[in-house]
Amino acid sequence: MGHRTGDRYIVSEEDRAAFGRDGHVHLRDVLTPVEVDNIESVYEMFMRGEIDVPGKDLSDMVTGEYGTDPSHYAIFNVMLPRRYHPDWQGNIFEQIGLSIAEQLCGEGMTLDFDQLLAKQPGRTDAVFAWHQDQAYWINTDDRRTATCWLAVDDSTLENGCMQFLPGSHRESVRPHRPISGNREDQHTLVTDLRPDDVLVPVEIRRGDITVHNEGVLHGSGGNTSTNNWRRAYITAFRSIETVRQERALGFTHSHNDAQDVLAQVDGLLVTE
Ligand SMILES: O=C(O)CCC(=O)C(=O)O
Repeated sequence: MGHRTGDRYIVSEEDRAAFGRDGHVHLRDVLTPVEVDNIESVYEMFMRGEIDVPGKDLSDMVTGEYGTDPSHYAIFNVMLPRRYHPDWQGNIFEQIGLSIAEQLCGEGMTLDFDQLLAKQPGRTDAVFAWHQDQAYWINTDDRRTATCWLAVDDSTLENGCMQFLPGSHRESVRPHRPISGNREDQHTLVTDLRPDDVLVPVEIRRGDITVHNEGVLHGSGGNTSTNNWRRAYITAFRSIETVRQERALGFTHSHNDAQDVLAQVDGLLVTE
């Protein structure tokens, strides 16, 4: 079993092998209860609107709506929270995430972007469409990725936990299409499942994380619970060279990136 020693989490050989084989892995007790409490208090500031997040970087991930009262959003999405709350930069989840990324992917990893995704209780429509992350990103030579997905609440099938298609990272990236037909209105991409695809739901406890790579197919269902939010805090680590190439194109993972940049980047999306 992996374990914490001070400010590091030591990944077990078994978990490293699972990440290579499946494209995702579940790591338990990565943050302590106190560390998650501290993260939760900042998370709540975002949700109460006490931290200003401009434009599309605060949106409903399901509809693309932004700039309105977020209390009715099915999936409350904040892109780049560390940009809008600089005190978060270098926090314990970032530190531990980087060390996990290097243990899973090798040296030369860096934080690419962070994100909050909170599914409102009782929202069957809080569905995160099936996708492979690489379909959202530009094509680079060194695509190593470790996306660390922290459960701020227990994440269950009922409230819409992550589901993965193990081993799908060994396929090439499947064709994806904008879910609404127009990426200016709605950022989300979707790919079709095949009849023999068997998705595996991964239920995890508060303080646990899943880590997934750029190629594994994943998504999540709605939140059918009556009272339980499903809040996640995500830090995505990629190779230093990939992040350098992204920034050179003006690609920051902000949904406010200029449309011409998005268009340019869309031209580089991997579709096959
Ligand atoms: O939180 C979810 O349900 C989906 C998140 C996701 O797709 C990701 O972190 O890559």
